[in-house]
Amino acid sequence: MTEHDVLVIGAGFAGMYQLHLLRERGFDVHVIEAGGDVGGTWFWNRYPGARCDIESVEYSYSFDEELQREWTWTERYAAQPELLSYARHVADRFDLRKDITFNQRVRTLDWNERETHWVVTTGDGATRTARHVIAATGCLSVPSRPSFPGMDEFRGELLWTSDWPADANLAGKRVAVIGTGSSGLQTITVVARDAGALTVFQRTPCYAVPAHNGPIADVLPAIKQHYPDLRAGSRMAPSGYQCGVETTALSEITPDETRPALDKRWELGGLCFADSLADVLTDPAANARVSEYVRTRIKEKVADPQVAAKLLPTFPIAAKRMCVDTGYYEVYNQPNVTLIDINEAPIRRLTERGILAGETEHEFDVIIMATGFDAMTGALNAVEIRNGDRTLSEKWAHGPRTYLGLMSAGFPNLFTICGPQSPSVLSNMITSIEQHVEWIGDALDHLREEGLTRIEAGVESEDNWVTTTNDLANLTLMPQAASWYMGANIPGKERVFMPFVGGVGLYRQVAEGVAASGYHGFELE
Ligand code: NA7
Repeated sequence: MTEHDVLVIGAGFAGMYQLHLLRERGFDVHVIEAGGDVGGTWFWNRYPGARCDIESVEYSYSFDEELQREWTWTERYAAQPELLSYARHVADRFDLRKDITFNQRVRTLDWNERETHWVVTTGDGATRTARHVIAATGCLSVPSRPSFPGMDEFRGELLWTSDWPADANLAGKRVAVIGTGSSGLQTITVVARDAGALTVFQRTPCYAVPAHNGPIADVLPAIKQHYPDLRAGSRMAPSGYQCGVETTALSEITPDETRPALDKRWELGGLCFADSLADVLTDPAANARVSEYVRTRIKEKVADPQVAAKLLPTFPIAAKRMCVDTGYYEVYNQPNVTLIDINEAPIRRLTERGILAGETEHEFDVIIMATGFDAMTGALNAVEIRNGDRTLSEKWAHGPRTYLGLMSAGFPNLFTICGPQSPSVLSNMITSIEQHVEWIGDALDHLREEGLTRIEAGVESEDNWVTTTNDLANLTLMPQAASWYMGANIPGKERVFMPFVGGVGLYRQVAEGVAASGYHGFELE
């Protein structure tokens, strides 16, 4: 049986850096990855228009000064092929692949208390042991695959944005897209150009802010010159990235000042639109003003008022993940695009020829599912994680329970990178990933230096952290929307707000304080 100090699950941006960091520090590390190469999210999500909506100069590793100077991003928001090339470049540069097993899924983790190690089995039946396991399994990596009646009957092509085939060809075809989150919006915007006819099935309209994407060759040299300062600021920023606009509380400006303040942010574009409004998620009146502003902007873009009306979201803005668009709303002005609100005409079933919605059968050559993910807990629950007669998924049946989003009591020596109850999904994932990877690396160093072999979250500290994350979330409007943050997109999933809303900078300070105090709240043996 192969034995490791550390086994990492997943070779996305989290697993890649964790491998590199621990290997540099002399640990024997191995990574198991389900995909055929590195890249995680950007390996799988290859649908047309797939693009990151955090700016590329921020959505990239900061741990190596030479790496960040040598890599040249071409656009403000990198598209999937460029992000995947970057991941591959990093893998080559640090020779990562030699310690990664590809095309293999971890099926079970069994804790052996006597030996103080995890027994890890993979899909091929092989078994390894590792003193520590680090789940770098991603927050949006297990697709949600709703099962509509008649799915097997459809004679055309059924495609999933999260598992896009390389040979898909939509030119001139009759295409349906189900889902209008970030993946749906990006797909719709690009597919509308080629499809003969595109029909969008929308359950909940989103709030999308313009990306104002474009080449960045002219500004990149200046950014690179002060890269370390930029990164230092981002590490302490609430969202793990910085905005080119000051943070303003709407409650502190007059109604006359509101429109210019929002116009300025709209022109800037991207997620900073709301992230730079300090009270948008805590003050219902401020939120209502911003929500109404965006609805007005949407109406301005869509020619047919009846279509525009369907596109107007009613939940508090930013309570669900906002979208960043490049010409999304304008798509509905094209003669080949139709919008169907499935609240008015529910999808009853798929048929041989297409989709029966309400009383009408719509015929399609291709149906694209952009229906999202079993977020935050999906990938962890997909592995049978067992300590004696307890499994993690049973423990988390009524919502995840962690200390700092890093460990769960009863499951020693098992870390999660960007787990539930960490700020991860509310932030620039790369900033959060780097912080977790480094924190875990320091914790393992500490254990080694002290001659210790076991670390586990204390029950009381976990209870307190769960309470803290819930209390903080309840100070905001976020739990008011039926979002994937709440598990609301998965039928039967417990509705619990999963991310830590306190921000990356605050979280970092707490986590660093815990480490500095000798890992307060963790039990070390
Ligand atoms: P999202 O944001 O969860 O979007 C999924 C979309 O699919 C959303 O509009 C859903 O409507 C819709 N959906 C899900 N299930 C159904 C069913 N059964 N019927 C009809 N419509 C459905 O996932 P994305 O992949 O777009 O984005 C995920 C994250 O990636 C994004 O937030 C960014 O962080 C990057 P709903 O809103 O649930 O009513």
